[in-house]
Amino acid sequence: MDHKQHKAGAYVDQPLFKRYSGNPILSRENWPYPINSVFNAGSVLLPDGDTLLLCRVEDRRGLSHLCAARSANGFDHWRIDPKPTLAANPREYPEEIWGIEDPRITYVPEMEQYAVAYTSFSRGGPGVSLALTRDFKTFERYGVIMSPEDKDAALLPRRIGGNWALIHRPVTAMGAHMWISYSRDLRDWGSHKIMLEARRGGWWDANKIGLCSPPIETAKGWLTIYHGVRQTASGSIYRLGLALFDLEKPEICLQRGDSWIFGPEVAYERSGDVHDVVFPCGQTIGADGDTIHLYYGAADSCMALATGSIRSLLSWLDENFSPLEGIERERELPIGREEPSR
Ligand code: BMA
Repeated sequence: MDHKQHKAGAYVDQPLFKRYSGNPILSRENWPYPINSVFNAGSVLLPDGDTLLLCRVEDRRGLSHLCAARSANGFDHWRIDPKPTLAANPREYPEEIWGIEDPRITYVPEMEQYAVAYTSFSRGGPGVSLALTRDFKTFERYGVIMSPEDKDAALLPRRIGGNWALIHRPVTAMGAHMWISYSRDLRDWGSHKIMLEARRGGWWDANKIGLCSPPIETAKGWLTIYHGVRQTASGSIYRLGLALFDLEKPEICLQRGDSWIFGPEVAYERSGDVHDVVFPCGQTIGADGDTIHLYYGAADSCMALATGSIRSLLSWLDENFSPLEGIERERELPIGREEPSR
């Protein structure tokens, strides 16, 4: 067996994420008020042990708001807020005129608050907005922090070199790649750096990628799940990939997996309002410090759960990262772009 075959076999035999048998865990039928769909929830483990999902809920106008669901075990018996937890407020925040979507939650110990980065759907397209909360009841809104077109954002839980760091996905003339930006006060952002580029050609993550759940801090680096979007004759396929970034210089990619690690396979992922989508915006880590509960939107219709292990993801990356990545990037660098210094 040559090396390539061995790597492909390892993936097929042992999927890195195992779907929960009770999936989907939340869908329209569970909601206490009329909605169209529930998907792409941010997640966090609360101090009382509850898992909180801040769900994107699409109402029957087609516009989204955020609604919290809590569960003692993170699997079932979800208690859903009786009305929207964070609704768009276009009077004061006109950028939210067409709703708010896809929250990523980061607990920030220094502020003793949760930072919720979400998409605000404005007349100019999607932008990144930020709100802080202590209790998921009241929120301090910061408004738009990254102007359109931008989305798929999450704050890192601690400062990097004295500055806050935000991962996001602007669409620029260069394409739809993952960037990281820095700020002293969470309001003014600069030092923008490209973090991970969409590949090209026939790759599963060609042309358009974005952050999924907030990165997980490990001794080896920021372990990061991202999505890649494959355009096909019958629509897009959203799949998940893995990358590892330097702890103190997170714009430096240490490893990037070649193949996707999770993709739409079962009925609730393959068909729904948007076919063939798995889209995690959050995870929680088990008491063993290793188990990952990955919460993901399926087919833009419901919420599902898959379980993995930090240790297994890191060793899979060791086995499967592409040594060609650096060479490919150099060859394909757009004119006028400098490589970040290493
Ligand atoms: C992306 C986001 C997600 C959505 C996905 C598939 O661009 O808007 O909210 O789940 O498309 O429709």
